[in-house]
Amino acid sequence: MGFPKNFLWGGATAANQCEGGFNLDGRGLANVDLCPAGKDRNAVITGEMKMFEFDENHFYPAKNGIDFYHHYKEDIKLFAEMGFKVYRMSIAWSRIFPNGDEEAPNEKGLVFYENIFKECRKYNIEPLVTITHFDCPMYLIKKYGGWRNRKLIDFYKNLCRVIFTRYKEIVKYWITFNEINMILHAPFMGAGICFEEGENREKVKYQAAHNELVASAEAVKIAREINLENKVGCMFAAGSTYPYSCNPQDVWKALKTDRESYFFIDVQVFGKYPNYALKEMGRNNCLPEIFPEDLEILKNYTVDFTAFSYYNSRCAAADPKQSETAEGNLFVSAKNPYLSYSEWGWPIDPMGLRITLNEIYDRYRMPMFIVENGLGAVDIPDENGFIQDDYRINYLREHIKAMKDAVELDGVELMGYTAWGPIDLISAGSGQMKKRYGFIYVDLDDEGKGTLKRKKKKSFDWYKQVISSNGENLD
Ligand code: P53
Repeated sequence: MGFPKNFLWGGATAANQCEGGFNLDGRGLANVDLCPAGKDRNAVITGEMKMFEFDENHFYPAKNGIDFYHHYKEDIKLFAEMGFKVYRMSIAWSRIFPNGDEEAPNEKGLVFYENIFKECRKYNIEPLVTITHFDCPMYLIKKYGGWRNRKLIDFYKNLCRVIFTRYKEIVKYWITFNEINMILHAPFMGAGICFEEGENREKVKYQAAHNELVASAEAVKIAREINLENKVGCMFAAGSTYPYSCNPQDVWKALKTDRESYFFIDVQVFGKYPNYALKEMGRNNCLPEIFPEDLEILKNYTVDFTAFSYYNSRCAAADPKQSETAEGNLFVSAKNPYLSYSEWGWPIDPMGLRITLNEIYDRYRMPMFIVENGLGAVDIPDENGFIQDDYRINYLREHIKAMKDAVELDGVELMGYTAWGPIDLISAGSGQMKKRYGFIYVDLDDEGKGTLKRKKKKSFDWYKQVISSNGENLD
């Protein structure tokens, strides 16, 4: 009973939130570099405010991140000390192809990731690589408009071919796009889309979605051609939507809200567009341009597993006046009165993870991977400089228990669990450093000041024991 013997425990990061070194060794600029911290961040990541160059009035936290670029050996060593079986990380596209449309890759970028993978292998840590975690080279955005343009499919294919070939011997788990449904909620951060005055925004978003879905299927094809051992997954921001009440109108609203996310995964797992989406896009005049060969590719190259992030459940009310709105997240949600909330206003709902796991498994009947879960919180060191993050331990314990119930009692197939941000890193939503998720503290503040020194928190030893007991000892 309990978790399978080969269950993959670990942690997850994204290049743009930890690497820094934004202009080192030939790396080109990317959309993620240009998302400032502070009040304009939301307007930039949603594509409302154009930010194609750095300006002096803003602070750009991704430029230096937590300087993983120079600390990766030390950081991976700490992951190994916690007993990680897997490390989920992402490749910065513009390190490999600085502009995105070159023929030949940047060797220094390739070497950087090769060294990381070798470091992982040294400790028997399996790398799980997100091919794009929100990043898109700025050049592709300026010249082609980002993912709204189907030319991006070819550039992405080129990237895939290069990395699948180069890392053939050391990487076999891949995720094509991080939180692919984020296109709808943060189009600039998620897909390099900046809107023009007066255009049909829904159409642009669904065209970008289609282009990414085709690119994802192409990646599966290339991965199989290069190595049959490759396992390629899709990934979305999950969290089931509850109806605010048993009023059928609320139930219908909740179902429709979930479909906005499942839409992507329905295509990646079933290999075709679901009817509800075709109807809805048709009615709203936002059907993307779909080529006949796209349908073939989508049909023939579906994913090997479904991966998702889970931070919280959502809640939908047909009449928005009926309830308060929960804050702090890019997903608009009614406020669920049965739940408690984090310092950033995100609901805390461990049972929701069991519900979500069951729902996804019922829908797709495919192995799943929880690739992000965790609590963003302010950490204050005690008088000895130690961080007693019991709030984080409690959050994770309850979620791991819920995941265990889903595996043990409900029989869902789960490959692994990677906690988000095992080392503190820049928040994607807010650009803050003080929203911390880590087992490892990084001395750095919201203005980019600090020694960058790494320090274990209380949760470090706790997670180590969770892993060594294969999820049995959660105390
Ligand atoms: P942060 C919300 C907003 C932005 C990205 O989020 C998000 C979400 C959650 O649904 O998705 C993931 O840093 C994302 C990570 C991110 C993590 O959530 O705003 O894949 O890059 O850091 C947590 O607290």
